[in-house]
Amino acid sequence: MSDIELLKRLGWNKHFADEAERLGFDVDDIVRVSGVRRKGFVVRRGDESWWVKAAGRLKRERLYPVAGDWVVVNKKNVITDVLPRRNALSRGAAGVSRKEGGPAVEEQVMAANLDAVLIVCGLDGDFNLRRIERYQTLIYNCELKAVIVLTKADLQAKRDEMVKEVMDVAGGVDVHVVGMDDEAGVEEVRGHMRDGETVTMIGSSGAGKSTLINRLLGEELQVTGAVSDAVGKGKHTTTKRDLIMMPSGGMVIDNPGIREVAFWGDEGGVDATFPEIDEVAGMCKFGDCSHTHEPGCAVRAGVERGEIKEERLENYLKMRGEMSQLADRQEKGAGRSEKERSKGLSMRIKEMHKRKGGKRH
Ligand SMILES: Nc1nc2c(ncn2[C@@H]2O[C@H](COP(=O)(O)OP(=O)(O)O)[C@@H](O)[C@H]2O)c(=O)[nH]1
Ligand SMILES: [Mg+2]
Ligand SMILES: [Zn+2]
Repeated sequence: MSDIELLKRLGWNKHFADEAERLGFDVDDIVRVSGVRRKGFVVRRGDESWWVKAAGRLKRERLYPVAGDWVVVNKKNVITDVLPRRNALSRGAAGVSRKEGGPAVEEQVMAANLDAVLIVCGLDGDFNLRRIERYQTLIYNCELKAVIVLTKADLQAKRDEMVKEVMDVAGGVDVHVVGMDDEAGVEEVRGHMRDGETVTMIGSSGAGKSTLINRLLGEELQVTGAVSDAVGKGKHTTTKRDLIMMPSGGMVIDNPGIREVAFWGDEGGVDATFPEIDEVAGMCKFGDCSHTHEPGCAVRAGVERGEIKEERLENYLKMRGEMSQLADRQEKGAGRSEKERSKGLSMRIKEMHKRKGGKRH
């Protein structure tokens, strides 16, 4: 198989090829990051995986590779560059200096170059509509596509009612239901991971993410085998993120459960999650209406008419509040967003190329 074919199977496409050309990278040196560990990175090209290190410069530039990144590796197996990300799932890191409930101080990129993010939520004690809305907001802020997967349907007698409640908040997003007693839901989820497509999952620890990955892989393949072969030793744990190939050709990046979803970027995720509120918010009497007590509030009027659910409005206001705190903080220069950083790097590389007037190696 040609080098390009080996990359294509991992999701390489014209977009990345154009980027590589623009930046003067040699396609033969490009691989995809499939695992991130304290001691280094596992990269992949076709079926081959191996360990590499990252150049110190990348860390200094705060451009540390994550699972899903396309990177340039030199002959000494050192990552020298990260291709600009097409997109990334990131959140505010739970930094030490952060006050409980306060805005994040740093960005944590969880996975890069994705086609969709699966929100995995159990129909057991894990079930929480407000948390689903929160995940949706996070995903939309990253300008990514969301898919909802409800697990443990076999454990829930009220499953149909609960699924309906989710459909009501999903805003047209696909909702799939999986349980240990049937394969239909798993099959539906598989439909989001076609050849060369990459998805990742977010959800609480214990929601059933790893179980779902194992089922997607099929009986004979275990998640444990998928990475340990490449790594040579150590069994798979989901305390780290790994890109796993599906027999069908798609890829999934396993994610550890996240306890906390602090926001980072704001790309209108709240409004996208609550379209029924966004639609009328502009019709309030006051332009800066907080939708809490003002006269002539179109949103509260919507609640009174039963067109907007009170619980949704509460969550909307809560997240809007967090977002404006975050904006204040970021204005003070707490940190640049992933996008700006990525852009900054590409610009610098471009300038360097102009100066050198040639291809880099
Ligand atoms: N009954 C039932 N149990 C499930 C289902 N999905 C996951 N589990 C169980 O839930 C527990 C946590 O699952 P796991 O996949 O490790 O969750 P993760 O932390 O999200 O990766 C395990 O004991 C699984 O066997 C399901 O659909 N039905
Ligand atoms: Mg897991
Ligand atoms: Zn209002």
